[in-house]
Amino acid sequence: MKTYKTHDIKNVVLLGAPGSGKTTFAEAMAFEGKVIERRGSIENDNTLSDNTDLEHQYKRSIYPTLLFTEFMDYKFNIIDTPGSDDFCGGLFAAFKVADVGVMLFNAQNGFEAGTEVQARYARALGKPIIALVNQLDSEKASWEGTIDSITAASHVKPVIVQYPVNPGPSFDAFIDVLMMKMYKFKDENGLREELPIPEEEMERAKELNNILVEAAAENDESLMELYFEKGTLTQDEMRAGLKLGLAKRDLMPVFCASGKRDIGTKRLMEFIINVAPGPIKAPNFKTTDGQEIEPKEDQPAVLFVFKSAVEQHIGEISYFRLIRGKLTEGMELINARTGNREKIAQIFAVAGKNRIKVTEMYAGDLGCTVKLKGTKTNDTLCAPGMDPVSIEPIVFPEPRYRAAIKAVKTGEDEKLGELLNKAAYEDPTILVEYSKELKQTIIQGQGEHHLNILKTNLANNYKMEVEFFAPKIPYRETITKVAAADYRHKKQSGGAGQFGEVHLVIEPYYEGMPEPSKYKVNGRDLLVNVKSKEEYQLPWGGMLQFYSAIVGGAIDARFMPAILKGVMEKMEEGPLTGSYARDIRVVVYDGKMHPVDSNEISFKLAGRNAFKEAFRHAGAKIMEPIYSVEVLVPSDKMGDVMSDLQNRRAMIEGMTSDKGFDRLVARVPLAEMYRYSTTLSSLTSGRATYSMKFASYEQVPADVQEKLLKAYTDTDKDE
Ligand SMILES: Nc1nc2c(ncn2[C@@H]2O[C@H](COP(=O)(O)OP(=O)(O)O)[C@@H](O)[C@H]2O)c(=O)[nH]1
Ligand SMILES: [Mg+2]
Repeated sequence: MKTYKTHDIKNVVLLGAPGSGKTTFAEAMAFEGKVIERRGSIENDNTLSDNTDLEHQYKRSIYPTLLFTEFMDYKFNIIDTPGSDDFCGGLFAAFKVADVGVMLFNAQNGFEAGTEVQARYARALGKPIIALVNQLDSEKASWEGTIDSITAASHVKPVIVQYPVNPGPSFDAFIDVLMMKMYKFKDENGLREELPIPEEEMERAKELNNILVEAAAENDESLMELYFEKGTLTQDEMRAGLKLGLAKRDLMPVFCASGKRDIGTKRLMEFIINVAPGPIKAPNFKTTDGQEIEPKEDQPAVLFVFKSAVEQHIGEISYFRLIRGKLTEGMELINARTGNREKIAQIFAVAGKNRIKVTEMYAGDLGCTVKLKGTKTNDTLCAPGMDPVSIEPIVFPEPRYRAAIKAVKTGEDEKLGELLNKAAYEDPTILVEYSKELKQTIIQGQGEHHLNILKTNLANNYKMEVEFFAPKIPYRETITKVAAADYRHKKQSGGAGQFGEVHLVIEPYYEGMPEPSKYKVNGRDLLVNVKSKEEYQLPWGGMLQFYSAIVGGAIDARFMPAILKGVMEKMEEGPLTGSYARDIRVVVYDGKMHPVDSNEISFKLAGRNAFKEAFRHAGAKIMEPIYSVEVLVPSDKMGDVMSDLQNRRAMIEGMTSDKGFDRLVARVPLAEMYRYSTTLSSLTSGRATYSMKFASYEQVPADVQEKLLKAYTDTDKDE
C-alpha cells in the first residue's frame, strides 16, 4: 500500500448506541476505500470489524476494532467501538487516539440513552463530533423525529448539512445544502448521481443553506464580516467556518446515511477530509510532565500504545498511535515506563482481522506491531537518544461492578489466575485481585454483562468454567471511647515459664488530636509521661498510634516491640468480626516483668489480649465502605431510581437536571451495591448509567452491626 504522510491521515472513532449501525457503516467505509471487495454483514458474521467468535455469537461489537480505508489519497483509520456502556473501556482508548468522532443515530430511535452516555464522554474529553442519521432506509425511519430529539438532548448545536428526500424503504436520495446538490443512488454499492436540487425542494434547501451559512460564519469575525457584506459565503468559506466550529465543539454537522445500502458514505468521508481535524490540526498530545508533542515527521519517534491483545499463534499485539516522527521496520525504541528496549520488527496497517505489512509509518498514523516483550496499554515508546517521555495515559473509568470469582473445578485456580491476568491485560477496565483480607478472588468490571461475556469467553475459548458469587465486604472495626485493660500472661507448668503483664489505655484516633497526658482509669486519674511514640499508616487505611509511657522500668524497653506485635495482630483481625481495625491510639503505661520467665512471646500475648479486652469496653463499632455514586437517568424514571436507592440505605446528596436527564449524587454503602447495574438497567430499560468511587469508611447503623456480629462466630479464644 501507499505510504501516507501526517497530512494525509484522518483518525475517526465511530460512536453511537448499540445497534445504531457503526459496524455496518465501517464496512461501507472500507468498501468505498476498496479495502474489501464485498461488504459483509452482521447477519452473516463476516464484517471486518466484528471478527471474533464472541462477537458473532452475540451479534454485537465487544472490542474496539481498528480498520483503515483509503479514500481520495487519504488514509482513514477508523475505530469501530462497542456501543454498550459495559464495554466503554474500548471507547476511552479510541477517544484517546481519534481526532474526530462520528456519532451514529438510528433514525428509528433518535437520541437514545446510549447516545447520551457516549456524548457525555466526548464532552468530557473535548472531542469534536459529526452526527450521522443512519438507517434512513428502514420502515420506521423518522428524519424529523430524530432531528427533534437531537436538538432537545444534544449539548452541541446540531447544524444540518444534508437531509433525506425520501426516508423509508425507498430511500435513495438526499440533498446536501453545503454543496447545494442532490445525491441520488442507483444501487446499493455507493454508485451515485449528482443532480440539481428539484424545484419542489428548493425552498427548504435554501432555508437550510442559510442556517448553515450563518452557523459557519458565527465562528470567526472575518467570516462574519464577509457574510454581512455579501449576504452569503462561498463553499470554501463555509468549510473554514465549520472547521472552526466543529473543532471547538460549538456545532455538530448533521449528515444522512444508510450504511446498509452504502448511501452517504462517500460524502461523509469527503467532508471529513475537508473539514474534520487531522493529526496536525488536532490538539497536541501531552506528556505526564506537561510537554506538548507536535506531530513532526522529522523528529525522534514517540509511540503510544492504546490497546493490547493476545492472539493465538502470534502472541502480544500492540496497537499504537505514532505521536511523532517516522517509524521504520526494525527500529528499536525505549519503553519509557520500564526503560527496556523494544524492537519494532514489523509494522502493520490494520483492517480488522487483516493486517497489512508496511515498512514505515508517519506521525499521526495508527497501526500495530507484534511481539513486544514488556509493553502494555498506556505505555509510551521513544526513540533512543531522546529524553524519554510518557504520554498522558488513557484514564479508564473506575470499576462499578464487583463480584467474587472461582473456578468450578477444583485444582484450576492457577490456570484461572493466568487467564484473568490475560483478560486484564487486554481490557484495562477488568481488575482482578486476590484479597487476603476477604480470602476471595475479587473481579471488578463495568457491569454484569461485562463479566458475563468474560465468563462465556473463558468457557468457549479456554474450557474454563467459572462462577461468580457475592463478594464479601471489607468491613473495618474501630472504637468510640477510651477504655483501659490489664492483662497478665503466665504459664509456669514444667520447663521454662512464661510471664508478661501489660496495662494499657486505648482511645479513638483522629487527626490533630493532642498528645496523651491524662486519662481516667477505674475511677482514678492516670497521668502519663510519654517515653516513645510510633505511628503506623495502616495498609488497609486509617492509623495506629502506639505510645510507651512505662514508669520506673516496670517493663523493659526491649519488650515494647513484642507488645506492639501483639496489638498489631489483633488490629489485623479485629475483635468484633475479624475485620481490620483502624484509627486507634494505644498507650502502654504500666506492667510487670519476671526476672527469669519474661520473654517476647509472653509480652506479645499479654499485649494482644490486653488490647482485645480494652477494645471490648471501648464502644467498638463496625465500619463499612461508602461509595459516592452518580446516576444519570432519564427524568421520567427518576422516581423509581430514587426509591430503589433509598432502599439501599443511600444518602442522596444532590440532584441536577439537564436536557431530559437527571443527575443524582448519593453516598451508598458498598454492601448495598451488589448487582446494581442489573437493577438500574431493568428499572430504566437500559437508559441510565452510573459511576461509583470509594468515598470513606463510616460506622454501620446499629441494626446492621447487630446482624454482622451475629453472623461472625468468634473463634478467637484468649491464648
Ligand atoms: N435497515 C438498516 N439496517 C441497518 C443499517 N445499518 C445497520 N443495520 C442493521 O442494524 C443492526 C445493527 O447494526 P450494527 O452495524 O451491528 O450496529 P452497531 O451496534 O452500531 O455496530 C444489524 O442488524 C444491521 O444489519 C442501515 O443502514 N439500515
Ligand atoms: Mg458494532
